Amino acid sequence: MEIVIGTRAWSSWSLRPWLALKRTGADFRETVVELRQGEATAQAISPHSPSGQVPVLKDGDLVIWDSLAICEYLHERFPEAGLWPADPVLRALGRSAAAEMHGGFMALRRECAMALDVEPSPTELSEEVSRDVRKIVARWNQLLDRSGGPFLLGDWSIADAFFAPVATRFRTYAIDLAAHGDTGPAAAYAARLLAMPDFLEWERAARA
Ligand SMILES: N[C@@H](CCC(=O)N[C@@H](CS)C(=O)NCC(=O)O)C(=O)O
Repeated sequence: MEIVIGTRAWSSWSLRPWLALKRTGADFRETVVELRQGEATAQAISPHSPSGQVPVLKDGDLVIWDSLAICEYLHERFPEAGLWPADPVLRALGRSAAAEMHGGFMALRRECAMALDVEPSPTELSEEVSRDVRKIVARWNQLLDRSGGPFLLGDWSIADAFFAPVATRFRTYAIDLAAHGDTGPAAAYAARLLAMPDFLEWERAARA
């Protein structure tokens, strides 16, 4: 298998399926495309991706060109990896949260891009970003309460892969979760995501 990813410091959409792929334990090779190089980026992506975007997963002749679709494929291809929980209720809640992240939280995504290459510093947040942060804190608390933690659905799952880039944004922009409804569990969960060995491997490579 091959995964085509964008510049590690910035490509939050690449980080998510890469974490899921690591979790499967499968052998894979990586191709990294430099983002933000204008036409050169488009030309580098085009032989790999029908959508003109990364990430892309290649498995034999099969090409999958969307982060959430890649994660779902990996779940089906490696059922023993437990990328989603066995419990259908938790699985449905986790899929809702991953889909919500995939299609939403636009203000946070627009105004607080993932940037693993910059030192954390506080930023003034717009009302729209604050609203997204409050919603994420509430979602994390809802799922952690329901599953009992330590990850959103109990064991680590695709839902956690989807929120890992959010944890980096909270750190990079020094966002105070207590000011957005957290009584502790959301901040602890964000720290847990950032201490995962697979995430640390990605971060080291992003900063190399
Ligand atoms: N919905 C897609 C979004 C992928 C996406 O936006 N990828 C960005 C990089 S993170 C991209 O390829 N941009 C092309 C470019 O910068 O030219 C997914 O979830 O995989």
